Amino acid sequence: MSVAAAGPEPRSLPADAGPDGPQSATAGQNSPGEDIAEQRLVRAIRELSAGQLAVKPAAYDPIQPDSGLSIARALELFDAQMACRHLDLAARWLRARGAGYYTIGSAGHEGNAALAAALRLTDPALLHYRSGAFYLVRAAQASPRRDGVTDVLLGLVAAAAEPIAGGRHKVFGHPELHVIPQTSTIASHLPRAVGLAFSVERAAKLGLDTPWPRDCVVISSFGDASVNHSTAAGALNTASWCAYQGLPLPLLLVCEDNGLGISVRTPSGWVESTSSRRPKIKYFAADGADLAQTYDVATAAADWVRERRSPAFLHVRVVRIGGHAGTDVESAYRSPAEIAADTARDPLLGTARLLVTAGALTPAEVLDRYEAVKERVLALAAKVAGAPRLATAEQVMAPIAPRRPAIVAANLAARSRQALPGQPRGWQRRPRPAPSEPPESPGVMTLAQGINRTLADEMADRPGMLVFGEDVARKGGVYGVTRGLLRTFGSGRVFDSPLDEQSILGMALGAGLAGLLPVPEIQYLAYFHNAADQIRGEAATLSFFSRAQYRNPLVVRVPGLAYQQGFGGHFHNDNGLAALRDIPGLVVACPARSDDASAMLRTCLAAAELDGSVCIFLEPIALYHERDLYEAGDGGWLTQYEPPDRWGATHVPIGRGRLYGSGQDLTIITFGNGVRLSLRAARMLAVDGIACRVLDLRWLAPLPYEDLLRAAAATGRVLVADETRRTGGISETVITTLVDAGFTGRVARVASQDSFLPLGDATATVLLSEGAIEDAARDLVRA
Ligand SMILES: Cc1ncc(C[n+]2csc(CCOP(=O)(O)OP(=O)(O)O)c2C)c(N)n1
Ligand SMILES: [Mg+2]
Repeated sequence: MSVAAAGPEPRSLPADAGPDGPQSATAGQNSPGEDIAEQRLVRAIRELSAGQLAVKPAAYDPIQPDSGLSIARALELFDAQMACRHLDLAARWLRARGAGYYTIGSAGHEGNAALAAALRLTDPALLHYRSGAFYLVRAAQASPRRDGVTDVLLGLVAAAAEPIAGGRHKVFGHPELHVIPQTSTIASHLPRAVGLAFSVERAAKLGLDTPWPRDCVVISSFGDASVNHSTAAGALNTASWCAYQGLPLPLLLVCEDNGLGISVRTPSGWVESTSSRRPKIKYFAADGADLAQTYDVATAAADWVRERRSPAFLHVRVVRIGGHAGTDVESAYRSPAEIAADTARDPLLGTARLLVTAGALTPAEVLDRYEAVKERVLALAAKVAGAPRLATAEQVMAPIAPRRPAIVAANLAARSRQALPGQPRGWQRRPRPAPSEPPESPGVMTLAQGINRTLADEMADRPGMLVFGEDVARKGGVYGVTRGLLRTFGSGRVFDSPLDEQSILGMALGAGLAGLLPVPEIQYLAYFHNAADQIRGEAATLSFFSRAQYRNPLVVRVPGLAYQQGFGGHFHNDNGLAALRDIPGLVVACPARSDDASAMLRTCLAAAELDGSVCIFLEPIALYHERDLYEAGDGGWLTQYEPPDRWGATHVPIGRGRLYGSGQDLTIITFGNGVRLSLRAARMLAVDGIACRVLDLRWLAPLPYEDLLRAAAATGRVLVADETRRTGGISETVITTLVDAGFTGRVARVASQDSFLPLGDATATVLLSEGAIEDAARDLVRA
């Protein structure tokens, strides 16, 4: 039964479709809403008045006078729009049969087919979740052409064979289509989009290649309610901030405005008024129901961005047909009249009208075409319904953070060999790092000096490495850790960012995608929380949602932790790490002294570059300039900076701790400031005849599992000295790890209080102290 021939009822999706395709054409209606919308569409198409042209137009004729869109192209886009609509219907059908897991559709937004047509295949795209038509057009642009419908269907049923996320989520993405998959978190992709646009230009300035052509445009789309999110506001502001200073930023931001965020109405005119007057962001507007207009305006906007390397905001007015998702009953919050008004602006009807008016198709031909596309999508939906899913935790987790420690170690060893005397990368050829501090020649260094020197040495070897953040360039960092880098490596690679942690991390995410090696700084650990989602939701998930086809090479330097003698209060002495430790795949490094910091930073950079690792490099502020261990002037906290030819031999792999001493009475497990406190406590305990060994974890994620168990077993008594808070702190996980591993010895812990840190001497009342370590150790040994 054909819709065109037999009346307004469209054919329903099959009730029981086996692997051979749909068997029934009658049962299976899931939601009256969608069927009403479809019936309205079919009726409206049938009622279109056919064009009165004497001669049938040629394929290359414009779809309407003055449009750049040809009839042939419009027909292709119409096919994509229709396939997209049927994918939405198929999603609901699959869901109703227990085979599909995702029903957020693109119905009403199919005008974004024109957006894809106005751009190039090689323009990197970070898309809104209603971008089905865009994706199908991109798939058709690829060579060889991809079957985008099957890609999307595989995503709907969470099939392991789905090409981007492999059944882990339903996202639009494919490396061959230059579509980078996005999470469901509203607007969280926008800082990365700004960062990517910035970075493709920055890479070119540095003479480095990116995966995209020199004249590419980064396109990023989102909804109207998303515009209100602080992440979007921050990203738009940063785009504006860059363009305002004349920094090139080829970014096309596209707001697909359907007037709703689930049930909440966007005030009429709001998107335009908040977006059309942003400094240096050119505003364009189009009616998304009008394919020709959307194509022409999107072409103008893309040309503007491509030629000027300057950002634009394209506001496309669309409608949402059906609820927000399959489970959303929109009649609960929208009147029938409102819903009907939206269906009258259905983009499929709009394109049908254009084609019929141009004389390219008759209404009956439109409906035949609609029916043919439906047949095809239905058949494919039935085919994928039973596709194999991910079945084991190993399969699910495989792409979280694939690591190749042997390759990282080999890389550092190879760089050592190149650096042997007489080779071009020996000391004498390295750029002078910081003119004043730290010293230019190898020697003993503080933690801050060692990190500074390592950054300089690594920048000399890695041309794509960028250092940026608040105050890192001209000032050289609040604590001088990046001092001299700007002078040595120039403003193309060392630069101050706007004061917005989300933008800083987004900049880094874009830089990583562009093939650079970003080393951003978050000025204080407390301010990581202002932007945690950029690590938690974006950086850490990209590999997972792309089967490791996209990576986020990233080393975020974060000065943090406490013990600044009462100065700074909580926000400069934050000692909470729980928000970092539970992010799957994240590497958290926390060196306590200079030699470890240098080796661990080199490891992080190599792992980021080679494996795409996402690393947080937590620097204990209180130890930055510490020189002494036991007595004033003993220089016990200074360590030797290793020359390049020793980098292989002194390599510290991810997840390896450092053991101090070989005492047989007690093992103290600690990290960060706790290492110095514990070593001092151990000396006092030795006076009492208690022999300790101290294990510095060095890596808080992943924990040095083997080293930890070995050190515990060596004495049978473990004291965890933890400067983080008692609740959610590191000691919880260390003790759990011991218990899980079957450790049967005695275990105790000392940690900081579940408090924020006050100013002044009162800070000592809530922080882990040397005395507390000593007391607990005595109790443990004597018990
Ligand atoms: C940060 C965040 N908060 C809440 C949500 C839940 N949510 C998903 S979609 C949505 C509405 C988005 O509306 P809009 O940006 O207009 O896009 P539309 O769905 O209308 O296309 C909300 C609140 C989310 N995904 N992310
Ligand atoms: Mg909306």
